[in-house]
Amino acid sequence: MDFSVPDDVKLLQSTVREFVRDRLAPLTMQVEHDDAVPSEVLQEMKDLGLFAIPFAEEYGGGGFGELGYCVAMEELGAVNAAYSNIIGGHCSLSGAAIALAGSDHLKQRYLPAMATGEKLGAFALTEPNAGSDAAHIQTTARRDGDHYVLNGSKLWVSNGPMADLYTVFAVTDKEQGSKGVTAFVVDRDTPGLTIGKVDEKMGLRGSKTSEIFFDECCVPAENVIGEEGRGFRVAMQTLDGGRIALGASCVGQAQTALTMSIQWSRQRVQFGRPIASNQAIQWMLADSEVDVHAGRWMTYHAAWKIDSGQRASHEAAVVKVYCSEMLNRVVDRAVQVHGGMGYMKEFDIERMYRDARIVRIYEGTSEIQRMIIADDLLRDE
Ligand code: COS
Repeated sequence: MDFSVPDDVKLLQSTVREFVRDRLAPLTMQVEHDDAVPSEVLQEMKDLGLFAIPFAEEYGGGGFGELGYCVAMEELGAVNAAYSNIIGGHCSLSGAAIALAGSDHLKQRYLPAMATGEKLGAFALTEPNAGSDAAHIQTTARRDGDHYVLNGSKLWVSNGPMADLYTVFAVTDKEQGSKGVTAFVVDRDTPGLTIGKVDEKMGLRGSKTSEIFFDECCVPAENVIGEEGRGFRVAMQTLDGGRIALGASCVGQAQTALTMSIQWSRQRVQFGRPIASNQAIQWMLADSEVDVHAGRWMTYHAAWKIDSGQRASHEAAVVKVYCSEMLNRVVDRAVQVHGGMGYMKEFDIERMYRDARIVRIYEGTSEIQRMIIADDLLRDE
Protein backbone atom coordinates (compact mmCIF):
# COMPACT_ATOMS: atom_id res chain seq x y z
CA MET A 1 0.00 0.00 0.00
CA ASP A 2 1.42 3.39 -1.01
CA PHE A 3 -0.29 6.46 0.43
CA SER A 4 1.99 9.05 -1.17
CA VAL A 5 0.47 11.60 -3.53
CA PRO A 6 2.27 11.41 -6.94
CA ASP A 7 4.79 14.19 -7.71
CA ASP A 8 2.79 15.65 -10.63
CA VAL A 9 -0.29 15.89 -8.39
CA LYS A 10 1.80 17.56 -5.65
CA LEU A 11 2.95 20.14 -8.19
CA LEU A 12 -0.64 20.71 -9.29
CA GLN A 13 -1.64 21.11 -5.63
CA SER A 14 1.00 23.74 -4.91
CA THR A 15 0.18 25.63 -8.13
CA VAL A 16 -3.54 25.76 -7.31
CA ARG A 17 -2.84 26.58 -3.66
CA GLU A 18 -0.65 29.54 -4.64
CA PHE A 19 -3.23 30.87 -7.11
CA VAL A 20 -5.98 30.47 -4.52
CA ARG A 21 -3.94 32.33 -1.88
CA ASP A 22 -2.75 35.16 -4.11
CA ARG A 23 -5.66 35.68 -6.46
CA LEU A 24 -8.91 34.11 -5.19
CA ALA A 25 -8.72 34.57 -1.41
CA PRO A 26 -8.64 38.40 -1.56
CA LEU A 27 -11.83 38.36 -3.68
CA THR A 28 -14.02 36.31 -1.35
CA MET A 29 -16.04 39.21 0.07
CA GLN A 30 -16.44 40.80 -3.38
CA VAL A 31 -17.76 37.55 -4.90
CA GLU A 32 -20.15 37.19 -1.96
CA HIS A 33 -21.39 40.76 -2.30
CA ASP A 34 -21.74 40.76 -6.12
CA ASP A 35 -22.94 37.14 -6.36
CA ALA A 36 -20.54 36.79 -9.30
CA VAL A 37 -16.97 35.79 -10.03
CA PRO A 38 -15.35 38.59 -12.07
CA SER A 39 -14.94 37.52 -15.70
CA GLU A 40 -11.21 38.34 -15.69
CA VAL A 41 -10.73 35.96 -12.75
CA LEU A 42 -12.60 33.20 -14.56
CA GLN A 43 -10.28 33.83 -17.50
CA GLU A 44 -7.22 33.51 -15.24
CA MET A 45 -8.60 30.22 -13.93
CA LYS A 46 -8.99 29.02 -17.52
CA ASP A 47 -5.47 30.17 -18.43
CA LEU A 48 -4.10 28.21 -15.47
CA GLY A 49 -5.80 25.06 -16.79
CA LEU A 50 -8.35 24.70 -13.98
CA PHE A 51 -11.13 23.86 -16.43
CA ALA A 52 -9.07 21.01 -17.93
CA ILE A 53 -7.67 19.09 -14.96
CA PRO A 54 -9.46 15.70 -15.23
CA PHE A 55 -9.84 15.51 -19.01
CA ALA A 56 -7.54 13.22 -21.01
CA GLU A 57 -4.47 14.84 -22.56
CA GLU A 58 -5.49 13.68 -26.04
CA TYR A 59 -8.49 16.05 -25.75
CA GLY A 60 -6.45 18.95 -24.42
CA GLY A 61 -6.99 18.03 -20.79
CA GLY A 62 -4.58 18.06 -17.86
CA GLY A 63 -4.65 14.25 -17.68
CA PHE A 64 -4.57 14.33 -13.87
CA GLY A 65 -7.37 11.79 -13.41
CA GLU A 66 -9.77 11.75 -10.49
CA LEU A 67 -7.08 12.01 -7.78
CA GLY A 68 -5.43 15.12 -9.23
CA TYR A 69 -8.84 16.61 -9.83
CA CYS A 70 -9.88 15.92 -6.22
CA VAL A 71 -6.73 17.51 -4.87
CA ALA A 72 -7.47 20.65 -6.93
CA MET A 73 -11.13 20.65 -5.85
CA GLU A 74 -9.96 20.52 -2.23
CA GLU A 75 -7.84 23.66 -2.76
CA LEU A 76 -10.67 25.50 -4.54
CA GLY A 77 -13.25 24.50 -1.92
CA ALA A 78 -10.85 25.71 0.76
CA VAL A 79 -11.14 29.29 -0.43
CA ASN A 80 -14.76 29.43 -1.58
CA ALA A 81 -17.15 26.64 -2.56
CA ALA A 82 -18.42 28.82 -5.41
CA TYR A 83 -15.23 28.05 -7.36
CA SER A 84 -15.35 24.29 -6.82
CA ASN A 85 -19.02 24.38 -7.79
CA ILE A 86 -18.34 26.12 -11.10
CA ILE A 87 -15.51 23.71 -11.91
CA GLY A 88 -17.58 20.74 -10.66
CA GLY A 89 -20.57 21.52 -12.92
CA HIS A 90 -18.18 21.89 -15.85
CA CYS A 91 -15.70 19.03 -15.28
CA SER A 92 -17.19 16.39 -12.96
CA LEU A 93 -20.67 16.53 -14.40
CA SER A 94 -21.02 18.00 -17.89
CA GLY A 95 -17.57 17.12 -19.28
CA ALA A 96 -17.29 13.80 -17.47
CA ALA A 97 -20.51 12.50 -19.06
CA ILE A 98 -19.08 13.24 -22.52
CA ALA A 99 -15.67 11.81 -21.59
CA LEU A 100 -17.19 8.65 -20.07
CA ALA A 101 -19.70 7.71 -22.74
CA GLY A 102 -19.49 10.10 -25.70
CA SER A 103 -18.44 9.03 -29.21
CA ASP A 104 -14.96 10.01 -30.32
CA HIS A 105 -16.60 12.60 -32.58
CA LEU A 106 -18.39 14.20 -29.58
CA LYS A 107 -15.24 14.14 -27.48
CA GLN A 108 -13.20 15.78 -30.28
CA ARG A 109 -15.89 18.37 -30.81
CA TYR A 110 -16.49 19.41 -27.20
CA LEU A 111 -13.72 18.38 -24.81
CA PRO A 112 -10.82 20.48 -26.20
CA ALA A 113 -13.00 23.62 -26.08
CA MET A 114 -14.16 22.68 -22.58
CA ALA A 115 -10.56 22.11 -21.47
CA THR A 116 -9.51 25.63 -22.47
CA GLY A 117 -12.68 26.99 -20.89
CA GLU A 118 -13.77 28.48 -24.21
CA LYS A 119 -16.95 26.46 -23.74
CA LEU A 120 -18.46 26.17 -20.27
CA GLY A 121 -20.50 23.06 -19.49
CA ALA A 122 -23.56 22.41 -17.31
CA PHE A 123 -25.40 19.22 -16.30
CA ALA A 124 -29.16 19.26 -16.66
CA LEU A 125 -30.79 16.30 -14.92
CA THR A 126 -33.03 17.60 -12.12
CA GLU A 127 -36.58 18.70 -12.94
CA PRO A 128 -39.50 20.18 -10.99
CA ASN A 129 -40.97 16.67 -10.52
CA ALA A 130 -37.79 14.57 -10.54
CA GLY A 131 -34.99 15.22 -8.04
CA SER A 132 -34.03 12.11 -6.05
CA ASP A 133 -36.13 9.95 -8.39
CA ALA A 134 -33.93 10.78 -11.35
CA ALA A 135 -35.22 7.91 -13.51
CA HIS A 136 -38.63 9.57 -13.68
CA ILE A 137 -37.69 12.77 -15.46
CA GLN A 138 -40.39 14.16 -17.75
CA THR A 139 -38.41 16.06 -20.37
CA THR A 140 -38.97 14.18 -23.62
CA ALA A 141 -36.82 13.63 -26.72
CA ARG A 142 -38.75 12.57 -29.85
CA ARG A 143 -36.81 11.12 -32.77
CA ASP A 144 -37.43 12.99 -36.00
CA GLY A 145 -35.20 11.83 -38.87
CA ASP A 146 -31.60 12.61 -38.02
CA HIS A 147 -32.62 14.80 -35.07
CA TYR A 148 -34.28 14.53 -31.66
CA VAL A 149 -36.80 17.14 -30.58
CA LEU A 150 -36.60 18.03 -26.86
CA ASN A 151 -39.47 19.41 -24.78
CA GLY A 152 -39.52 20.06 -21.03
CA SER A 153 -37.66 21.91 -18.33
CA LYS A 154 -34.73 21.51 -15.94
CA LEU A 155 -34.21 23.08 -12.55
CA TRP A 156 -31.32 24.42 -10.42
CA VAL A 157 -28.77 23.80 -13.18
CA SER A 158 -25.30 24.80 -11.90
CA ASN A 159 -23.59 27.12 -14.45
CA GLY A 160 -27.03 27.23 -16.16
CA PRO A 161 -27.10 30.94 -17.00
CA MET A 162 -23.47 31.09 -18.20
CA ALA A 163 -22.98 27.74 -19.93
CA ASP A 164 -22.24 27.25 -23.63
CA LEU A 165 -23.35 23.62 -23.65
CA TYR A 166 -25.61 21.41 -21.58
CA THR A 167 -25.48 17.69 -20.87
CA VAL A 168 -29.20 16.99 -20.92
CA PHE A 169 -31.16 13.89 -19.92
CA ALA A 170 -34.51 13.23 -21.60
CA VAL A 171 -37.00 10.39 -21.99
CA THR A 172 -36.94 8.69 -25.39
CA ASP A 173 -39.18 5.77 -24.37
CA LYS A 174 -41.51 6.30 -21.42
CA GLU A 175 -42.41 2.58 -21.19
CA GLN A 176 -38.80 1.59 -20.47
CA GLY A 177 -38.33 3.47 -17.17
CA SER A 178 -34.64 4.07 -16.45
CA LYS A 179 -33.78 2.29 -19.73
CA GLY A 180 -35.81 4.84 -21.66
CA VAL A 181 -33.62 7.82 -20.74
CA THR A 182 -31.10 9.24 -23.24
CA ALA A 183 -28.28 11.76 -22.70
CA PHE A 184 -27.55 14.59 -25.16
CA VAL A 185 -25.12 17.46 -25.60
CA VAL A 186 -27.18 20.55 -26.40
CA ASP A 187 -25.47 23.77 -27.52
CA ARG A 188 -26.73 26.90 -25.85
CA ASP A 189 -27.58 28.60 -29.14
CA THR A 190 -29.87 25.74 -30.24
CA PRO A 191 -33.27 27.25 -31.16
CA GLY A 192 -35.87 26.24 -28.56
CA LEU A 193 -33.44 26.32 -25.60
CA THR A 194 -34.02 29.21 -23.23
CA ILE A 195 -32.59 30.14 -19.85
CA GLY A 196 -35.18 30.70 -17.12
CA LYS A 197 -35.03 32.45 -13.79
CA VAL A 198 -31.61 32.69 -12.11
CA ASP A 199 -32.01 31.29 -8.58
CA GLU A 200 -31.67 33.26 -5.34
CA LYS A 201 -29.92 30.78 -3.03
CA MET A 202 -29.06 30.55 0.67
CA GLY A 203 -25.36 30.29 -0.17
CA LEU A 204 -22.85 29.49 -2.93
CA ARG A 205 -23.04 33.06 -4.12
CA GLY A 206 -20.95 33.50 -7.23
CA SER A 207 -21.99 30.10 -8.57
CA LYS A 208 -25.08 30.67 -10.67
CA THR A 209 -27.90 28.19 -11.10
CA SER A 210 -31.05 28.53 -13.21
CA GLU A 211 -33.94 26.86 -14.96
CA ILE A 212 -33.50 25.68 -18.55
CA PHE A 213 -36.45 25.26 -20.92
CA PHE A 214 -36.71 23.18 -24.07
CA ASP A 215 -39.49 23.98 -26.53
CA GLU A 216 -39.33 21.91 -29.72
CA CYS A 217 -35.55 22.09 -29.34
CA CYS A 218 -33.98 20.24 -32.27
CA VAL A 219 -30.73 18.38 -31.46
CA PRO A 220 -28.71 16.36 -34.01
CA ALA A 221 -28.78 12.57 -33.38
CA GLU A 222 -24.96 12.62 -33.35
CA ASN A 223 -25.22 14.60 -30.08
CA VAL A 224 -26.52 11.56 -28.21
CA ILE A 225 -24.00 10.66 -25.48
CA GLY A 226 -23.50 6.90 -25.75
CA GLU A 227 -26.57 5.11 -27.01
CA GLU A 228 -30.27 5.83 -26.91
CA GLY A 229 -31.70 4.39 -23.69
CA ARG A 230 -28.37 4.40 -21.83
CA GLY A 231 -28.69 7.92 -20.44
CA PHE A 232 -29.67 7.00 -16.88
CA ARG A 233 -26.59 4.83 -16.53
CA VAL A 234 -24.46 7.68 -17.96
CA ALA A 235 -25.96 10.02 -15.35
CA MET A 236 -25.28 7.58 -12.49
CA GLN A 237 -21.71 6.80 -13.60
CA THR A 238 -21.02 10.51 -13.99
CA LEU A 239 -22.43 11.21 -10.54
CA ASP A 240 -20.09 8.60 -9.02
CA GLY A 241 -17.09 10.74 -9.97
CA GLY A 242 -18.95 13.96 -9.18
CA ARG A 243 -19.80 12.84 -5.66
CA ILE A 244 -16.16 11.98 -4.94
CA ALA A 245 -14.98 15.37 -6.22
CA LEU A 246 -17.68 17.07 -4.18
CA GLY A 247 -16.36 15.17 -1.15
CA ALA A 248 -12.94 16.68 -1.90
CA SER A 249 -14.39 20.19 -1.99
CA CYS A 250 -16.04 19.47 1.39
CA VAL A 251 -12.65 18.41 2.80
CA GLY A 252 -11.13 21.72 1.61
CA GLN A 253 -13.97 23.76 3.11
CA ALA A 254 -13.77 21.85 6.40
CA GLN A 255 -9.97 22.23 6.57
CA THR A 256 -10.33 26.01 6.27
CA ALA A 257 -13.02 26.11 8.97
CA LEU A 258 -10.74 24.08 11.25
CA THR A 259 -7.64 26.19 10.52
CA MET A 260 -9.59 29.39 11.23
CA SER A 261 -10.92 27.86 14.46
CA ILE A 262 -7.39 26.99 15.61
CA GLN A 263 -6.18 30.53 14.88
CA TRP A 264 -9.16 32.16 16.57
CA SER A 265 -9.01 29.99 19.67
CA ARG A 266 -5.33 30.92 20.13
CA GLN A 267 -5.92 34.65 19.84
CA ARG A 268 -9.28 35.06 21.58
CA VAL A 269 -8.72 35.73 25.28
CA GLN A 270 -11.46 35.20 27.87
CA PHE A 271 -11.11 34.84 31.64
CA GLY A 272 -7.53 36.00 31.18
CA ARG A 273 -6.36 33.21 28.86
CA PRO A 274 -6.77 32.08 25.23
CA ILE A 275 -9.96 30.04 24.78
CA ALA A 276 -7.73 27.31 23.24
CA SER A 277 -6.68 26.44 26.79
CA ASN A 278 -10.22 25.22 27.54
CA GLN A 279 -10.76 21.52 27.08
CA ALA A 280 -14.25 22.19 25.64
CA ILE A 281 -12.60 24.05 22.73
CA GLN A 282 -9.75 21.55 22.38
CA TRP A 283 -12.19 18.70 21.99
CA MET A 284 -14.09 20.52 19.28
CA LEU A 285 -10.81 21.10 17.39
CA ALA A 286 -9.77 17.48 17.87
CA ASP A 287 -13.15 16.15 16.69
CA SER A 288 -12.91 18.36 13.59
CA GLU A 289 -9.39 17.12 12.85
CA VAL A 290 -10.61 13.51 13.04
CA ASP A 291 -13.48 14.40 10.68
CA VAL A 292 -11.28 16.15 8.11
CA HIS A 293 -8.60 13.45 8.21
CA ALA A 294 -11.12 10.66 7.64
CA GLY A 295 -12.88 12.59 4.87
CA ARG A 296 -9.63 13.37 3.03
CA TRP A 297 -8.38 9.79 2.99
CA MET A 298 -11.67 8.18 2.03
CA THR A 299 -11.89 10.68 -0.84
CA TYR A 300 -8.37 9.93 -2.07
CA HIS A 301 -9.06 6.21 -1.82
CA ALA A 302 -12.25 6.46 -3.87
CA ALA A 303 -10.45 8.63 -6.46
CA TRP A 304 -7.62 6.10 -6.66
CA LYS A 305 -10.19 3.36 -7.29
CA ILE A 306 -11.62 5.28 -10.24
CA ASP A 307 -8.14 6.01 -11.61
CA SER A 308 -7.25 2.34 -11.41
CA GLY A 309 -10.25 1.52 -13.58
CA GLN A 310 -12.48 0.06 -10.89
CA ARG A 311 -16.13 0.90 -10.28
CA ALA A 312 -16.48 3.08 -7.17
CA SER A 313 -20.24 3.65 -6.89
CA HIS A 314 -20.30 2.34 -3.31
CA GLU A 315 -17.27 4.41 -2.25
CA ALA A 316 -18.75 7.48 -3.97
CA ALA A 317 -21.92 7.16 -1.87
CA VAL A 318 -19.87 6.66 1.31
CA VAL A 319 -17.68 9.69 0.50
CA LYS A 320 -20.70 11.84 -0.38
CA VAL A 321 -22.65 11.10 2.79
CA TYR A 322 -19.62 11.26 5.08
CA CYS A 323 -17.90 14.35 3.68
CA SER A 324 -21.08 16.40 3.32
CA GLU A 325 -22.16 15.63 6.89
CA MET A 326 -18.66 16.05 8.35
CA LEU A 327 -18.41 19.49 6.69
CA ASN A 328 -21.66 20.53 8.36
CA ARG A 329 -20.36 19.28 11.72
CA VAL A 330 -16.98 21.00 11.34
CA VAL A 331 -18.45 24.33 10.20
CA ASP A 332 -21.03 24.24 12.97
CA ARG A 333 -18.22 23.75 15.52
CA ALA A 334 -16.28 26.58 13.84
CA VAL A 335 -19.23 28.94 14.41
CA GLN A 336 -19.34 27.81 18.04
CA VAL A 337 -15.60 28.35 18.56
CA HIS A 338 -15.85 31.82 16.99
CA GLY A 339 -18.86 32.70 19.15
CA GLY A 340 -20.59 35.94 18.08
CA MET A 341 -17.88 36.56 15.46
CA GLY A 342 -18.91 33.35 13.72
CA TYR A 343 -22.38 34.77 13.15
CA MET A 344 -21.18 38.02 11.58
CA LYS A 345 -21.12 38.55 7.83
CA GLU A 346 -17.75 40.27 8.03
CA PHE A 347 -16.14 36.90 8.80
CA ASP A 348 -15.81 33.96 6.34
CA ILE A 349 -17.27 31.44 8.79
CA GLU A 350 -20.80 32.83 8.38
CA ARG A 351 -20.65 32.33 4.59
CA MET A 352 -19.13 28.86 4.98
CA TYR A 353 -21.96 27.83 7.31
CA ARG A 354 -24.53 28.77 4.65
CA ASP A 355 -22.49 27.30 1.77
CA ALA A 356 -22.16 23.97 3.59
CA ARG A 357 -25.88 23.31 3.88
CA ILE A 358 -26.43 22.39 0.22
CA VAL A 359 -23.87 19.56 0.13
CA ARG A 360 -26.20 17.24 2.07
CA ILE A 361 -28.77 17.79 -0.66
CA TYR A 362 -27.36 18.20 -4.17
CA GLU A 363 -25.68 15.48 -6.26
CA GLY A 364 -27.90 13.04 -4.33
CA THR A 365 -29.18 13.67 -0.81
CA SER A 366 -27.71 11.97 2.27
CA GLU A 367 -30.83 9.81 2.34
CA ILE A 368 -30.26 8.62 -1.26
CA GLN A 369 -26.59 7.83 -0.49
CA ARG A 370 -27.64 5.75 2.54
CA MET A 371 -30.14 3.96 0.29
CA ILE A 372 -27.36 3.12 -2.22
CA ILE A 373 -25.04 1.92 0.58
CA ALA A 374 -27.72 -0.18 2.27
CA ASP A 375 -28.80 -1.72 -1.07
CA ASP A 376 -25.19 -2.83 -1.59
CA LEU A 377 -24.99 -4.26 1.94
CA LEU A 378 -28.24 -6.18 1.67
CA ARG A 379 -27.96 -7.41 -1.94
CA ASP A 380 -28.21 -11.19 -2.27
CA GLU A 381 -24.88 -12.95 -2.80
N1 COS B 1 -23.17 3.19 -12.16
C1 COS B 1 -23.58 2.45 -13.20
N2 COS B 1 -24.87 2.01 -13.32
C2 COS B 1 -25.72 2.33 -12.36
C3 COS B 1 -25.37 3.12 -11.24
C4 COS B 1 -24.01 3.53 -11.16
N3 COS B 1 -23.59 4.29 -10.13
N4 COS B 1 -26.43 3.29 -10.44
C5 COS B 1 -27.45 2.64 -11.01
N5 COS B 1 -27.01 2.07 -12.17
C6 COS B 1 -27.80 1.23 -13.10
C7 COS B 1 -28.32 0.02 -12.36
O1 COS B 1 -27.37 -1.03 -12.38
C8 COS B 1 -29.55 -0.32 -13.14
O2 COS B 1 -29.19 -0.99 -14.33
P1 COS B 1 -29.97 -2.34 -14.77
O3 COS B 1 -31.41 -1.91 -14.89
O4 COS B 1 -29.31 -2.72 -16.03
O5 COS B 1 -29.77 -3.31 -13.64
C9 COS B 1 -30.08 1.06 -13.56
O6 COS B 1 -28.97 1.95 -13.49
C10 COS B 1 -31.19 1.54 -12.68
O7 COS B 1 -30.72 1.58 -11.35
P2 COS B 1 -31.68 1.59 -10.08
O8 COS B 1 -32.72 0.52 -10.25
O9 COS B 1 -30.83 1.55 -8.86
O10 COS B 1 -32.42 3.00 -10.27
P3 COS B 1 -33.45 3.76 -9.34
O11 COS B 1 -34.47 4.40 -10.17
O12 COS B 1 -33.88 2.90 -8.20
O13 COS B 1 -32.55 5.00 -8.78
C11 COS B 1 -31.04 6.14 -7.33
C12 COS B 1 -31.40 4.85 -8.08
C13 COS B 1 -32.08 6.58 -6.33
C14 COS B 1 -29.74 5.78 -6.61
C15 COS B 1 -30.78 7.27 -8.36
O14 COS B 1 -31.98 7.70 -8.95
C16 COS B 1 -30.09 8.50 -7.74
O15 COS B 1 -28.85 8.51 -7.60
N6 COS B 1 -30.87 9.54 -7.43
C17 COS B 1 -30.31 10.82 -7.00
C18 COS B 1 -30.16 11.70 -8.19
C19 COS B 1 -29.22 12.82 -7.97
O16 COS B 1 -28.12 12.65 -7.50
N7 COS B 1 -29.66 14.01 -8.35
C20 COS B 1 -28.84 15.16 -8.30
C21 COS B 1 -28.66 15.64 -9.70
S1 COS B 1 -27.18 16.44 -10.04
S2 COS B 1 -27.16 17.98 -8.87
